[in-house]
Amino acid sequence: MFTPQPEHKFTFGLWTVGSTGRDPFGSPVRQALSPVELVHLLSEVGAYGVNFHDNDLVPIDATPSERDQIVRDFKQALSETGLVVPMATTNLFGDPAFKDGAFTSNDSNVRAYALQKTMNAIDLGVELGAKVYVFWGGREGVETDASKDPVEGLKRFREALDFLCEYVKDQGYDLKFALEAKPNEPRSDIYLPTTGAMLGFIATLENSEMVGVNPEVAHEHMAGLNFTHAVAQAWDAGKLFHIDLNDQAPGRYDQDLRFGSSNLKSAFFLVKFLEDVGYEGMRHYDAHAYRTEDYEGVKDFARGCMRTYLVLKQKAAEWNADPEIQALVAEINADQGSEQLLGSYSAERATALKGTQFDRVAMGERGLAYERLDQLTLELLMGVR
Ligand code: GCO
Ligand code: MN
Ligand code: MN
Repeated sequence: MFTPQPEHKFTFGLWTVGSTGRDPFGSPVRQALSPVELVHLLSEVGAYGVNFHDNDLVPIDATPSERDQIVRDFKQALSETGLVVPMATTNLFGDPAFKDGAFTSNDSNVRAYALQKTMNAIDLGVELGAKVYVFWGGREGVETDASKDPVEGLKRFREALDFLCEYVKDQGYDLKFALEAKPNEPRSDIYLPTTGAMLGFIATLENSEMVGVNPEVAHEHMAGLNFTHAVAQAWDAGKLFHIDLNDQAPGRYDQDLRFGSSNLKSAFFLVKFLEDVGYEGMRHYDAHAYRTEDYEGVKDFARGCMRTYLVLKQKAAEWNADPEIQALVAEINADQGSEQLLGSYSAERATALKGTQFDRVAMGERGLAYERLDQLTLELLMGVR
């Protein structure tokens, strides 16, 4: 019942199940697997697709013939397993050249190299079938505001995206861009720190219809925000092109935990939202296994991410079908008598509103029964309903 199927569109990055557990305090705890081995691992656990940064697949200093061999082997693994590549992205943060950012660097050589690297990575992604291209500006920020003018940073980022949109159109690629916000880590402050900030920025782009967002659970939680609300705003704007699922306790370092493992209730409302609105994009996991794990543990991690999603999807269906919960929802949303006074503006409506007597005290005294509704929700989640 909770077995992943292709229609669930569960995808993982090569860098997620491929994480060797290296962190700022310690060396790798797992041997690195090749992209081909990772594709087979993902197929074994039941994933639908695999995503990558250019250099997860092709090392930054590979020769053209090495590149071709790697891509051939990878394509072969995809055709053996049936996995697809729905998304691709560029590593614009790992190499020392990007220590002060890529598109927003003060160094024009770095900005030009970042454009070149991204065009090549877009070609690679499209060659493998990607329809969404993610931009995560991991180093597009500062440690000190003495170093960069934030308006100049935005201008440079806009110029790069405008250029790359035109490049995609010029090539005739069927590709959309998804911008991923993060407030900090690895920089002290990253520009455009939230999904809401990204949405505001997208409206300023020349080809804004090609550009949406890739919100990530952990990134909004790091900022102390409600992830579902960020996703809802992106959905409302028609900009939810992709999503990065994982988990994160607020106030910690960037944890990238297994989906739902830290904030189960938030994960429930997120899954319920995505399923209720009929989000048709990928459910991409950008997370990694605990450093304590071997590759069996990595599979447990990946299976757990998908299984928790499917369990929560089932719980959302139960919530939608629960008579007591639905009676409360209906009561909460029932017309209290003023529905006909509301709606778009008209002079008559304005006059009617001004002429109406409201019982302000009664409105304030009315209990809303949200305690009961939330407790019922929790009991459903805890499995006692
Ligand atoms: C992070 C980010 C990245 C991006 C990835 C794809 O916190 O490191 O979430 O994992 O999602 O680079 O753009
Ligand atoms: Mn992240
Ligand atoms: Mn991410």
